[in-house]
Amino acid sequence: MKIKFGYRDIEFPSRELDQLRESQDLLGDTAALWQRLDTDGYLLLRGFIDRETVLAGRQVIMERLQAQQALAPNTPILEGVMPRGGRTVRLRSEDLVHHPAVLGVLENNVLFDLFEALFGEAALTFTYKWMRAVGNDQYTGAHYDFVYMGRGSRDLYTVWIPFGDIPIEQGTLSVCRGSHKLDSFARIRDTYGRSDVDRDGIEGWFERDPMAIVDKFGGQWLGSDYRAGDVIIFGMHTMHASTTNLTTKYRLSCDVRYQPASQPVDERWKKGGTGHYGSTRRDMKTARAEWGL
Ligand SMILES: O=C(O)CCC(=O)C(=O)O
Repeated sequence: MKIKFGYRDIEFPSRELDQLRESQDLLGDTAALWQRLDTDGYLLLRGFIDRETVLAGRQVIMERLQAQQALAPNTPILEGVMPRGGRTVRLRSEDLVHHPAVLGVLENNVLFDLFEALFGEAALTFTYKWMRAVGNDQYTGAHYDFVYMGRGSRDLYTVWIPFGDIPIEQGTLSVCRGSHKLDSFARIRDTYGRSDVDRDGIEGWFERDPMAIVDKFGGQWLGSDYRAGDVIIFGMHTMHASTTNLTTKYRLSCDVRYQPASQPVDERWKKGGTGHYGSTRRDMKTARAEWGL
């Protein structure tokens, strides 16, 4: 099928964007999960969170969108239809991500159990959660998460959670396999991958055109349709992006972070944390030229 990745029209699945590998068959085998994370840079776990729990969370988020008058009138609320020309809506509110029905997804026991098994100790999750209602023609450019949250634990992981069944043409999470360990990405990891958007005043996205990364540095972009209950987990140095939302419906998802409880926590994302506070002083084009990238 034809989809859009960044601003390029591409075919999915194809050489440009192939299918993500599923890893739910490895659950219960911690060594195998670590090995898969090391090899692929991510774990795609289908049906990991109870589907009805995720759909109950979706209902609460859609009700909030309706209260913000962000939904097209006279349309079924759970469909999340955007008004004409619908754009991404800010869903910043702390109380929404901490609503019991939403938190029941984002801090579900299965996530704590998985990370505690992986870390071999108690896990904690940031208080801050990145809830997104992504509008038509919008997407997320390619980046490493380290640049946004790299001040604490070195064992920090992102969990991307779709709130509903989201086909790839509605904007889903894609990863660049190899970006976390290929030699051809070493300079990116050692420069951009050690920077901090607030301290260094750089833009967060390494590249607005994800396909340009593989053309220049190698790796393989991988994507998927997702269903409510699926999650994808990846580390701070796995390059990722989203496909572009080509539909008339919001793409609802939330990304959350987990780390070992005994390790330091990036203070921006703790309870009462500052969040981002810096302003962009160097665009990515300038920064990349300085890094020789
Ligand atoms: O959902 C998106 O568009 C981007 C998510 C992301 O960058 C992340 O989970 O780290």
